Amino acid sequence: MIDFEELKNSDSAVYESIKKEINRQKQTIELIASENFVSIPVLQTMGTWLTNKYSEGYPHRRYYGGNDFIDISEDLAIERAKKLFDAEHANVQPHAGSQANMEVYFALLNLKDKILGMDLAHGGHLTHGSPVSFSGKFYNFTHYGLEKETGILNMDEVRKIALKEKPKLILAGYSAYPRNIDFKEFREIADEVDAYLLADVAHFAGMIAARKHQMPFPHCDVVTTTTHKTLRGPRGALILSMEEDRLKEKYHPDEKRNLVRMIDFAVFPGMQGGPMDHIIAAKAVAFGEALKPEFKKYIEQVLKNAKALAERLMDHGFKLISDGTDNHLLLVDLTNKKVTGKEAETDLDKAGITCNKNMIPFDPRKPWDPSGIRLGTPALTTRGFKESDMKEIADLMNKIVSNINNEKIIKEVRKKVKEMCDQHPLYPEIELK
Ligand code: DSN
Repeated sequence: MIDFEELKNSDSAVYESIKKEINRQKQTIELIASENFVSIPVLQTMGTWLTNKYSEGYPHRRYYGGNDFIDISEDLAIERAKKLFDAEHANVQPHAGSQANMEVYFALLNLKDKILGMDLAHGGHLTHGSPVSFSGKFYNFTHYGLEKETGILNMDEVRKIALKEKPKLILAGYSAYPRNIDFKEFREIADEVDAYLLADVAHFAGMIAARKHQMPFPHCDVVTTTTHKTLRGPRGALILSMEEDRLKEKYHPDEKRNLVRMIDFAVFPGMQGGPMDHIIAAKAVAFGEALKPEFKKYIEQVLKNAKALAERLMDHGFKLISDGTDNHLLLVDLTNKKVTGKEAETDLDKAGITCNKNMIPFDPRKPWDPSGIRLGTPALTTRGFKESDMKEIADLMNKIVSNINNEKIIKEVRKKVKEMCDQHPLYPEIELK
């Protein structure tokens, strides 16, 4: 049993919020596609005295003394990350996915250079050129989207836009696209226009690590990912790259540093100060877990669960963007159900089923109350949920969405959710009173 008595006695207000949050996590069906539950060793590592240390710089080249032991865990994180992704270089210091993308742009581009990425409303990310993010303000973004009829990426269209726009960097990898991505095809397009190819694999990094998705290397120049989604590590990010800068002569002829040095220099001192050593060590632990055969089995089950959830929802008449899923996530268009994303999210939440409202491609509605919801299976799969559970969850979701604002139904579903959660206990070793 993990004990929190000291915290409870010294700061009962914060303790209360932590207690309530663990109990919420234990008692709800977590369908947010970007969330997961880390292992106890990952949790323990985050809560260590490594947080006390300053270690600006990189292993064996630090600006502060006393870093011999910090170097051990950062070296382990780097070596394990390279192995997981077949990468030639790994920078494990980025604090978050947005910072990782910012750092890559800072390393490879000049302000106002052109980037081609996926439209946010079609599944891209804020850092892929949204006008409200630094990316849209500092860089000249142009976008591709999904095909209206199929909800699938049309690579001929991507190529056409790339040839017309001639971006210096092409971005592949999304936050709400339920299909696999062909990095090899993206490479061919990037080569035609002399662009760097960056893959943001934050959502499906776990599938890559488990070799259940095409590997981004050697096709991509750089790959960014968060570490806390399908990869099931601590909250943070990672930049992976090749050694060689294949566009050095064209874009960086006078640059003394190579691709690796440019990326490392953009992270520190370019964008960040002291690394979070406790988080880097926890990344090493999580990467170690992801290298084990059990992780491959976990990812296989994530994929089976997503398919089972998709099929049962479609049986209930739900319209899925692209009519299904290849990965861990589903994007549901609720238009035919006469319910908005916000209404569905609110009532499902009341019933103990957590998901997020989401824009769908060509959405006539606004982000605060869009036409869809996004669902994912990584968190539930960590708890041991299987295909039969997914079918039951789809039935419960159908009940809620078909009876919006019906408190009696919400109560009935809430009871069932509790039973299902009790059958798959989360963190049984943590009981906060
Ligand atoms: N907020 C993340 C997600 O939910 O996909 C992306 O950064």
